[in-house]
Amino acid sequence: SETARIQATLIGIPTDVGASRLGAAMGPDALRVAQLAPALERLGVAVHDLGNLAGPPNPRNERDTEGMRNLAECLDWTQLAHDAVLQVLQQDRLPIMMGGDHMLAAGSISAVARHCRATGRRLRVLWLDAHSDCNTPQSSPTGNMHGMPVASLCGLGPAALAALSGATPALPASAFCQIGLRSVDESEKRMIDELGLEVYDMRAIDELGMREVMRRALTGLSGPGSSDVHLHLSFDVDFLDPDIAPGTGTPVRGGPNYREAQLCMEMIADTGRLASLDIVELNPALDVRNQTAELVVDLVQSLFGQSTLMRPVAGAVQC
Ligand code: HAR
Ligand code: MN
Ligand code: MN
Ligand code: MN
Repeated sequence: SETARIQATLIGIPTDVGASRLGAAMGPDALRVAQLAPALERLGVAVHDLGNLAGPPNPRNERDTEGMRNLAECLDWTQLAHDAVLQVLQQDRLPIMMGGDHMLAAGSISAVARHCRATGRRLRVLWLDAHSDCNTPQSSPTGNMHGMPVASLCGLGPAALAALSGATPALPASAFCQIGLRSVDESEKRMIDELGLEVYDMRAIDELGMREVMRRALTGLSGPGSSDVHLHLSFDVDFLDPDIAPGTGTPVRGGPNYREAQLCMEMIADTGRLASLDIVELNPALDVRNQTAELVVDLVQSLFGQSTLMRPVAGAVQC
């Protein structure tokens, strides 16, 4: 093809210190067993697997006096993630983070924000999730850090975590777009309002359809004047309906089905702006025959341009 081959780097980030349930630490290997790298290679993507980052084990601490569980370990893991992701971006490669719980996104997206600042690019973060993950240590009902990365990236919570990108906040709240929400704490509802987060919850998907939701979410990401956009996708596996994706720690019923999820990924692919990807909250201990990892690989193929036909279908939306 005329376009340069995408060079992707897989980074295994085997952590579950941000979650209550153990098991997300096995996510990277489940994705390898499901043949993530060969699936991307078949689409013409050049893939290098860096292996797994080595961070602290899960001490299963109780909540500390500030309201967090395992803060020290989370700081270590997010710093490791930040450093690894930044290095890959500086090589002009596309990092794919294989988590691990969603707390790691505070590290990966900090690196992406730092890189965008250094290279004068505009950052857009699509957050596919059943949850909003915008709790602070004070507002969190659980103290689990995987419920806090969005707040942290917006400059709230522990200063050391919020400052990972070299600036606080790492990015403006307006850079986020959240899709698929259906389990939002009362405190998070207020936070979404205060931050002014762009959110398409399941009701929006039901009423508008996935196509219109994605058209809105991807506005400004294709066509003239959009070549300076860095699109980061933070894909929490619990975005998907648990009927098709049982292998995750905090499943919530009523999520996107297989076809809606495929359309979502295909429309992101059509923008051509995807430049970094988190795959998080995959929990093989809760899965059945690795079906969730296999589904994720299938969806990631769509994300990297797998389509039924040579050209986009007539009548497909131009964002
Ligand atoms: N909102 C709840 C909390 O803060 C649950 C957070 C969730 N789990 C995730 N994140 N998988 O998306 O504890
Ligand atoms: Mn670059
Ligand atoms: Mn999440
Ligand atoms: Mn979630």
